[in-house]
Amino acid sequence: MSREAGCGQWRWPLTAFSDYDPVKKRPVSVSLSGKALGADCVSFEQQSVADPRQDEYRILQESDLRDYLAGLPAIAARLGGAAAAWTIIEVGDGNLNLVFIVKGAAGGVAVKQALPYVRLVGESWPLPLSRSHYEYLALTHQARLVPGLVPAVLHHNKGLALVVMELIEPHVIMRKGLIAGALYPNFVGGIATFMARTLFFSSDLALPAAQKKEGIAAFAGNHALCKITEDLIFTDPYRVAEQNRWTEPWLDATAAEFREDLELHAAVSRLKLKFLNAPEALIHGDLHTGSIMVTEDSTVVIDPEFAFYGPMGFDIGAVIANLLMAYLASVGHETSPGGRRVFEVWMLETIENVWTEFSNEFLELWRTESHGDAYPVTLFPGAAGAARLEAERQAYMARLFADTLGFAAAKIIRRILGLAHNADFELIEDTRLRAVCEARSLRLARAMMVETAAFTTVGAVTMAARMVRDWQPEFAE
Ligand code: SR1
Ligand code: MG
Repeated sequence: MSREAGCGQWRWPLTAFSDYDPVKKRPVSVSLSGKALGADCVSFEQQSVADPRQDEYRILQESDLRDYLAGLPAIAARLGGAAAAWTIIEVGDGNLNLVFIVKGAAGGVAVKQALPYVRLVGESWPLPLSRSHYEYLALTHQARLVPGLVPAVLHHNKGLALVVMELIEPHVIMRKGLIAGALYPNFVGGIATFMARTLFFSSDLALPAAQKKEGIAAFAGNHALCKITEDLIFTDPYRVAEQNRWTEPWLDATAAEFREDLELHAAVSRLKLKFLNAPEALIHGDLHTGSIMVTEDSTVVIDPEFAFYGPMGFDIGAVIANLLMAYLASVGHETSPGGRRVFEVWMLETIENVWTEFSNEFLELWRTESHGDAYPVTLFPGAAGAARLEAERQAYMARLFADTLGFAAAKIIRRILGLAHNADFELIEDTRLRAVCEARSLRLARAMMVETAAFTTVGAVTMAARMVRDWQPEFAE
């Protein structure tokens, strides 16, 4: 986004309106210089960190990356010393991209480059490089709303589908920490603020309609990433699909039941429709515990390449789902019976606090910063108006909570019956025990998706999770 002098409005860069794919050499359809737009209309981050060159895309190998970074004075200075002495390690363990950690005498950076295909599957599944640009847009947007809760972008090259970021240290990927049984006492504060501020300030509660619609347009080209979600989360786990997998043979019968369950199919189809047609806010789009880096004191959200204007509950549901899975997988990581009790109690408290703190923070923003076109204050005059508007806010949060539970359920089911699984379960070596943990999660998820209205509070969710943790599924053996 850029700031227009005089009108005080943030604007998305016009180049974001067109999708592009440097590999197929599709031209960028809208590309205006700062001069043509008026210097004040060009965003400062594009001037400072987005490389104006349109490099030919190539997958960067170590020596190429070293030369490339050496040619960026600010990055080279940050790393320090001779480029030849920098260490470069590829650490990407996600499903899509290359990620390099580069360290020099003075400091380090993280470099993320999109591959033209899904890394998890290979070249047979092409994927647009444009996701790197949407990630850059989302990161720079989030950095204004929640500085310190996302990595600072230091450089972006659209042609190379490359983002250079601040190195987040000494943080670990939250999923790994949870598998090890670590507690993160400050996580709730960070994630609640991240979600409340990024969702509220990109919604119609905060924005004039024209600005909101510009935002929707700026991210509309990220549809290939949305399509992954539409297929892998909302469709494939409920039908026969070549890429589905589950813990065999234990979950064969459950997977078959889920493919026949029409109540479940109706519920997940409603959620899919909401994902398709509810541009409520700029969502992260993939907010699982692998997209969150933590220490005891700090929380940093990474990887918003799935960002687009979608339903808020999809982000909140992703967080809740992944915490529920960490909780239900916990017994599979025990080294002595009951040895992870403290962790499990903390997990359930954390799930409750995530919703409660998010909800409080979001409502407070609505009460104090609602400059958007939704709910005009002139329609709610006086004490009676204020009371009616407050009742409306509570109803909005109840609807958002129901969305959150539905999306959380979909996120759980896809990790157990779909293509992309979670290390929380995958690292449980005893496959029968893994299947027990997964079957419990599926049972909870089905209830959350089909009987959503029965869960009126987050306490009802954690109570159900506690009960299902002790349920013993019967497998046909
Ligand atoms: C083919 S991509 C599989 C999954 O990886 C990403 O992290 C998203 O969750 C996506 O659904
Ligand atoms: Mg990711």
